[in-house]
Amino acid sequence: MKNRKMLIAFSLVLALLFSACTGTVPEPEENRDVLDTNTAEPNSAEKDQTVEPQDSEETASYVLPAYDDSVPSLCETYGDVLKIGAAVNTDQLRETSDFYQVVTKHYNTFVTENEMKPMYLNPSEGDFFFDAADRFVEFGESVGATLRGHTLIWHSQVPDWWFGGENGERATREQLLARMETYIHTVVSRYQGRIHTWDVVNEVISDTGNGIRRDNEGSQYASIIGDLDGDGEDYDYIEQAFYFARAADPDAQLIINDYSLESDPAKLNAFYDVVKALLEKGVPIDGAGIQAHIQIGYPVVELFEAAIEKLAELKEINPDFVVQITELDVSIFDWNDQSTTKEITPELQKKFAERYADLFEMFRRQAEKGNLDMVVTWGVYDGRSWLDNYPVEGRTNAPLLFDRNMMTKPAFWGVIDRDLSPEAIAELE
Ligand code: 9MR
Repeated sequence: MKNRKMLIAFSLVLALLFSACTGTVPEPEENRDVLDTNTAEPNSAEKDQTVEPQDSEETASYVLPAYDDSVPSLCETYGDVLKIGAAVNTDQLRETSDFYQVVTKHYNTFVTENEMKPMYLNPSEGDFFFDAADRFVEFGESVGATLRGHTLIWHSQVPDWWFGGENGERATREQLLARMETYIHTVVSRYQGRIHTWDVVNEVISDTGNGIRRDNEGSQYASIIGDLDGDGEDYDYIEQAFYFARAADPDAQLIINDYSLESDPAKLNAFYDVVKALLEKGVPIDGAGIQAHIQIGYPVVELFEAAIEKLAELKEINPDFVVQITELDVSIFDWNDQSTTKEITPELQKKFAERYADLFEMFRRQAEKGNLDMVVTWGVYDGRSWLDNYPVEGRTNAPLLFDRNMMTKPAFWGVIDRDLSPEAIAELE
């Protein structure tokens, strides 16, 4: 698809036939509201924002609102090869919003960025709040999307009471196991058959390259629960989490999810060894989630690809084992760059577009080899990303495929077809 006119005609036909991967009917443009600014956890840059196309739509071919009919759909482009997903927040999903049009056009898979974490679902013992989660699941079903549940067991974003016991002590092993079982049973069985994939445990591997995360890295699970079966390993809480999840929804896909797997070989090896040992014991783990919060310059694609290939080797133990990219974003800053601002020049756009094109070319290759089944970006557009203000307070980032006004970036075109991004950059200049 090198020819832009052909591309537009092609996407118009597709739009008419399907309107989006999820099969929804597009709303007439005049009925659309601007972006819903009522955010649960707003980035400062998003407040009071409205969406104004930056260029006249008559002249622009590449800098277009992401929902524009002439813009090809991301998920249609990747068709059956790869599911394409995004993290969303339910306050963004008002049906009349531009955001809604954008996500239902481009993605066939969704996850909530925060609202299905234990601190929100189960803020005090015995009390569950499912309003947002229910809305998310209803939204997903209404558009025929695949849904991920994020996340069941994590050391972070747990409610205050979670690790607490009697008289200010820590919870006992029995208490914590019972809490895990109640939580997983209540949440997973509520959405049985509706949430396709669960991040059962999140970020359980140490950043030191030395096995699992323990108290010194903020996780109390191993020291409280420890070795239940006397095999010398103190991470039986991971096994239990998977067994609880399997019991609650026997057909859900159960994932172990972590960060830096694509960029830190020592951590990848530790992750691989733990998952392999668990699979060999028969623990029902269906796949590995590579979060992939990466930077414009690191890791090189070869290192990332090697991580996917290594994890896909686990198919030798579980033939149905899958690898997924679960939280992709590409910071425009290097990891240790503490600067407070960066101008988004055409050169930067070019580098960023090449980076995304290289990544998606590799994802497609890995998907075609049967090693990868899903790529999820952590957010949809630059106006709402956890990377604003992190790790540098007051700094904005631009890590996604749509810009702060939900317009297509050259990187978006590079993901559709890498030959289109130079034309998109030329239009910017
Ligand atoms: O994007 C999420 C951000 O809004 C929250 O403040 C943060 C709290 O820890 O969690 C972010 O999402 C994280 C995800 O749940 C797990 N992997 C890392 C993500 C980015 O920090």
